[in-house]
Amino acid sequence: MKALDADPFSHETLDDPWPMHETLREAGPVVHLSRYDVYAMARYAQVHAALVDWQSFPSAAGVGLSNFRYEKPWRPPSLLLETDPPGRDAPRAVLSAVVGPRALRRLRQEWHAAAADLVDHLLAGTGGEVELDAVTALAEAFPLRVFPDAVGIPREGRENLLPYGDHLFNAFGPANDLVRNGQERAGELTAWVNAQCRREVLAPDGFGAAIWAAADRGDLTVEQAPLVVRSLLSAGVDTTVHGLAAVLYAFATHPAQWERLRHSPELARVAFDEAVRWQSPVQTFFRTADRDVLIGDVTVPSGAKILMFLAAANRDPRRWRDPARFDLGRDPSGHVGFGMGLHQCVGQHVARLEAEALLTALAARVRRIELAGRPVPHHNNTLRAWKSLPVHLALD
Ligand code: OVV
Repeated sequence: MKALDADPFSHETLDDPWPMHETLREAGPVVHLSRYDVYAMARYAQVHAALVDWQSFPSAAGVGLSNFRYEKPWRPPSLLLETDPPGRDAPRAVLSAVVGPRALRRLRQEWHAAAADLVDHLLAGTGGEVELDAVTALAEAFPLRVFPDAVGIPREGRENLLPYGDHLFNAFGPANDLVRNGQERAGELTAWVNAQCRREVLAPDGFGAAIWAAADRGDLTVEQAPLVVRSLLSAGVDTTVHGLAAVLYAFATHPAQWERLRHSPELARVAFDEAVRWQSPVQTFFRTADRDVLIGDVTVPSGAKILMFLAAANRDPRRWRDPARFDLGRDPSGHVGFGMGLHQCVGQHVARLEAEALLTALAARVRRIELAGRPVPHHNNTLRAWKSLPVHLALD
């Protein structure tokens, strides 16, 4: 087995992760990252197999670098993310129903109208041409308009959602400068998020209240309910923001694909999944080996942390033809951008509905979308994130 000195969490890598992913994929089915004494998988076949094999690669020791067997987690572990069956089954079943396709049907019209309204306001009085920052004006603005309302949290303090998520996703990585900088506000942000999970503050018709209703039915305990709400607020904001940023970046750099979406707006969901494959807004998660596991000719020792490169698997040429191309003509299903297996993203239908609404609204009004300046990545230990994406829009 190869040992590599690559640093997935350096600023250089976060700025442009793709060359390192290729190095890791080509180094073998599993490699050792000496800097952190962890193993890494970057090929689709191994990443997929490991994600599905939750018995060998459980999550309860944490899905970050820190091993909960030896280190105290910085916040009480998530009942969804950082647990295994059987304890995870009830929270997962409840949340799947609360944000599943059936529950989302009542939001579809409303979210499409909200997206149309947002886009109309951005374009109003601009005389056919407009420049804007697609991160703040679209990728952040749209989820922040619809998602906190859908959960049912109060308006006050919503500006804390993105910084909380940013720190949370940094905290899955090593204690580098990104984590240290976030620690300053972590206590205050955590206290605010926790306060939004209480039954009294949640609107009666939102996802949050539906989770509490599950506790009333006995499907969850009253101790579990606020932590399940916390998962929505933790995993549901930055992920969708950067997923939307990814698909907007994709279209701004692939004019022929935008033409295609304009012609066939029913491709909006495929486009979003293809962007999730192509950019992998969540780049990595760790697992922990529960026993000595043989992979190829390498034994990953019991207790070892293994870094799963979802982003590298999503561009593995062994699985995808011309993987670095953003292409609405391909079938992106099977990508591991939402994970795979038991822990596969429970909120993926929410993300797809947000993307469908926003892309449909844009496709109806915008003839051309192109970069109007240099896209600026936002460095995060887990997320492929964007600080700014200056775009030029030409209207119909
Ligand atoms: C998938 C994910 C990311 C971050 C936080 C959580 C889940 C959570 O359940 O808190």
